[in-house]
Amino acid sequence: MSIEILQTHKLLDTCEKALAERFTVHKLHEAADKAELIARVAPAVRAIAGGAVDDALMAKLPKLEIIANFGVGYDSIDTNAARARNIRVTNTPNVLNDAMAEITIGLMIALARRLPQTDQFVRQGKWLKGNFPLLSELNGKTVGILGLGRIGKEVAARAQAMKMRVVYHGRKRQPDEPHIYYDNLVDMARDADWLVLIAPGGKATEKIVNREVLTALGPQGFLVNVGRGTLVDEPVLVEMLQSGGIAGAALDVFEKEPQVPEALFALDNVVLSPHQGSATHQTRNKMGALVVANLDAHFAGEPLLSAVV
Ligand code: A2R
Repeated sequence: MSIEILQTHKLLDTCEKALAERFTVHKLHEAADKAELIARVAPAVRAIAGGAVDDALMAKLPKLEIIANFGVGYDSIDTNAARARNIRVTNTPNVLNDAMAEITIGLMIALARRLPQTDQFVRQGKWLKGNFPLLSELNGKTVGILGLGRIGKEVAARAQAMKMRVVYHGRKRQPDEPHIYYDNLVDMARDADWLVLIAPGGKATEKIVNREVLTALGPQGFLVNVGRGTLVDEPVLVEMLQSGGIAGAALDVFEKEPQVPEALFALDNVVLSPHQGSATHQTRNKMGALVVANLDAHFAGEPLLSAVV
C-alpha cells in the first residue's frame, strides 16, 4: 500500500513528479473544500510536503510523522508543536546558499548604482535631456551582516570580493570567523554603511530591525533584506525611506507577501524584488530533491538529511 502524504502548496514539477512516483499525494492547495479533504485523508496521512503547518493542522492528522519543508526558513511551521507531538521537521539548507548570496550582491549593486532606475532613464528618453546623477560604490564600505550563517558566510565572501569590510551580528560570536563581531545590532548599524539581513523569521527576530537600528544606520546607510519581511518594522522603514532617514533599501522579502506597501512604489531610493532569493531552476530543483530525499530517508528508517526537529 502506497504511503499517503499531504502537499500544502505548489511545488516544482520535478519535485511533484518524484513525490507522485513514491506516494499517494493529496494536494491541499488545490482542494476546493480544504476542511473536507483534511477530514477525508486524515486517518492515512503520514507526511506533509511543504510549509504552512500549524498546531491545528497537526492535531487533525493523527498519523503524521514528518513535515518536509520546501525552503531553508521554516517559520511557517510550528516547530514547538511538532516537537511536542513527536513529528520530525526537515528543511532545505545549503543548496540555496549560492543563489541567495548572488541575489544579495546583485541587489546591493542594483541599489548603489540604481540599476532599475537608470534602465528606465534610458528607456524613457531622459538621457537625451541630461545625465543621471552621480551615485556611490560598494568598495571601501563596511557591510554589517545580521545572521552570519550558511548564507551569510557566502554573502560575506562575495562582499569581500567587492572589496568591502565585513562585520556581523548574531546571538553569539563565531570564534572561527575572521570578521569583527558586534553583540549589539544598533552599534553595528551605526558603524556600517550597509546592513544586510539574512537571519530567520519567527518571534525571536520579529521587528529586530526597528526605529533605533534604522536611525543608527542613518542617512548614508543602505538596508538589504533577503531574509524575512518580519525582521523589519516595515511602516518605520517606509517612513525612514520617505524622509531620508536612511539612504535606501533593496528588499526581496516583505511582511505580508505578496502585499508590498504601495508607498514604496513611488520611491527612487528603493529596489524591489518579489522574493526571488532562491528562485532559479538550478536551486529550486536541488531544494525539491532534498524534500524528497528527506522523505525517502524517513520512510527507509535512515537518518534524515537535514532535520530541524
Ligand atoms: O544567533 P546566531 O549566532 O545563532 O546566528 C544566527 C542568526 N540568528 C540570529 N541573530 C540574531 N538574533 C536572533 N534571534 C537570531 N537567530 C538566528 O541567523 C545565524 O548566523 C543566522 C542563521 O543562519 P543559518 O541558521 O545557517 O541559516 P541560513 O541557512 O543561512 O538561512 C538564513 C535564513 C533562513 O532562515 C530564511 O529565513 C532565509 O535565510 O532564507
